[in-house]
Amino acid sequence: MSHSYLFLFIVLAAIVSVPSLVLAHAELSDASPAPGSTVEQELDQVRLVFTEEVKDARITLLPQCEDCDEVYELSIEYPQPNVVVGKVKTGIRRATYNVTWMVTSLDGHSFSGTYSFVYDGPDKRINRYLIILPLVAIMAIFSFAFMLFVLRQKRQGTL
Ligand SMILES: [Cu+2]
Repeated sequence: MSHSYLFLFIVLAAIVSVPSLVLAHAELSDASPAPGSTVEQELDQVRLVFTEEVKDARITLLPQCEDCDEVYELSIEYPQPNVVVGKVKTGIRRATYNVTWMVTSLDGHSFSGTYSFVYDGPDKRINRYLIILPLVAIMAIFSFAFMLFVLRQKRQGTL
C-alpha cells in the first residue's frame, strides 16, 4: 500500500468513525421513581433522564399481583430533549410495578430497559360500584313513584 493510499484509508476511517463518536448511544442516567424505591405519595408521572437526546419514547407500567390485569401505557412528554416524562392519568392500585421503557437515541438505535418500584400511596382508582349504585337507586325510586302515580290514577278512574 503506497503512502497516499494509506493516508486516504486513515482519513476515510476517521470520517466514518466520527458520527459514531458524536452520536453515541444514549443511556439512562436517572429515573423517578427510582429503581427499588417505595412511593408513598400519589404518583402522577414517571420521569427518565438520559445522557443525551432521545425520541419515540414509550413507557408502560405493569402491576405485579395475582389479580392485576392492568397495563398502563403512559402518555409521553419531553420537558427537555433528554428527559422523558410519562404521565400517570388514572389512579393506580398499591402494588409492585414494573416500568418498561423504550427510546431511540440520536444514532438511530432503539434501546429499552425495565426496573421496578413499589407504589404504597393512596388508591385513587374510581370504584365502578360508586357510580352504578346511585344510578340504580335513582331508577328504583323513579319506577316506584311512577307505579304509585299509575295506581292512584286508576283508583280515581282517570285511567
Ligand atoms: Cu447506538
